[in-house]
This record gives sequence, C-alpha cells and structure tokens, in this order.
Amino acid sequence: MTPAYVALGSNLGEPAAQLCRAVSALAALPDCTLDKLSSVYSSAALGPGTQPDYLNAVVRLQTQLTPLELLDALQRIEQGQGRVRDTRWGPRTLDLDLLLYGRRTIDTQRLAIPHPRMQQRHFVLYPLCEISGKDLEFPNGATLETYLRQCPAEGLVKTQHQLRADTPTHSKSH
Ligand code: 5RY
Ligand code: CA
Ligand code: CA
Repeated sequence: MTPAYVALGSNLGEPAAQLCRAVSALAALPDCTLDKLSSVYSSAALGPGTQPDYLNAVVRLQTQLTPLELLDALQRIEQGQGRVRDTRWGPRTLDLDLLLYGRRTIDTQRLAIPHPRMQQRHFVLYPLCEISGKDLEFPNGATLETYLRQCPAEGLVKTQHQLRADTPTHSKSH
C-alpha cells in the first residue's frame, strides 16, 4: 500500500455537498482505503477573473492503484460530479488533484507529482499539514514545514463543514 494525498476543491453547485460526495466516492474506490481527512477550508478564488469562493480539503488514501490508475479514478469522480472542462482555471463543481504518491516523482505529459504548484497554495498546504504533520517529506527531501514557512495562511478560514457524517458506534436507546 502506498500513501497518496489528494486535494479536493469546489466553488460551484453547493461546494460543501460536492466535497462530501467526493469523499464518499474516494472511500468506495477499489484497492484504496481512505485513512485521513482534513477540515474543510474556505478561501477566495486565486487566479484570473472573479469567481465564487472555494472550499478545499485534503485526504490521504492508502492505495494499491498505480498513479495513473488513481488519476483515472479521480477524473471519473470529477466527471461523475458534473465537471465541465471549458476555461482553464474556471469555476468547477469538483477538482481532485493528486498531490503526492508515496515519495515518487513523476513528470509526464499527463501527470506531474508532486503537484507542481502545491508549494505556493495555502489552501493545499494547511489542510495537508493537518493530516500529515509538518515533518512530511517530499521526494526532494524538503519537508512540508519548509513550504509552510514560505506560504502565509492569510485569507484561509477553517470552516465547520464535515466531510463525513459521524458514524454512530453505539446506541443507548431503550
Ligand atoms: C494563483 C492561479 C490559478 C492559483 C493561482 C490557480 C483553486 C490557483 C483556486 C482552489 C482557491 C484555482 C488554479 N495565483 N482558489 N483557484 N482554491 N483553484 N482558493 O482550489 F490555484 S484555479
Ligand atoms: Ca487544483
Ligand atoms: Ca485539477
């Protein structure tokens, strides 16, 4: 099993509900277990133009899928939630990014890991830190702590949204 970190983002079509649905779909993937979930964070949309605010989160999977199999699965989940690929960096119902896959480096036409711009994005680094800790090592040997120091959390707000309904473990009725 390889630990894989996946970033979730949404700014269309009830973003909190989109993230919950995505987590259910990720948990249901074959040869994967969902082992950690961050809090849900809100922030202004970065990038061109004016867009609704985003909700973002990060999860960790333990997986036996290859990186490309996992990418295929993530793209199917995006499509299942109505992702329309029109303008680059446009608003979207669901964006799933494969951030890290163990300590592998991959740089192909289709897939780049670590995600090339994650080190500059507060909405990725802070939720990632919540589940991995700041000692997480990147393939280049740098730690997450190094990147966090260079990336202010300004404008990033931890919300009360839950990615997963609490599972009752015990009933006290009767
Ligand atoms: C910058 C440009 C494009 C940052 C910059 C993108 C999200 C970017 C987003 C998201 C938030 C995009 C990619 N400078 N803003 N903008 N959350 N995705 N807050 O997930 F991220 S488009
Ligand atoms: Ca993204
Ligand atoms: Ca993406």
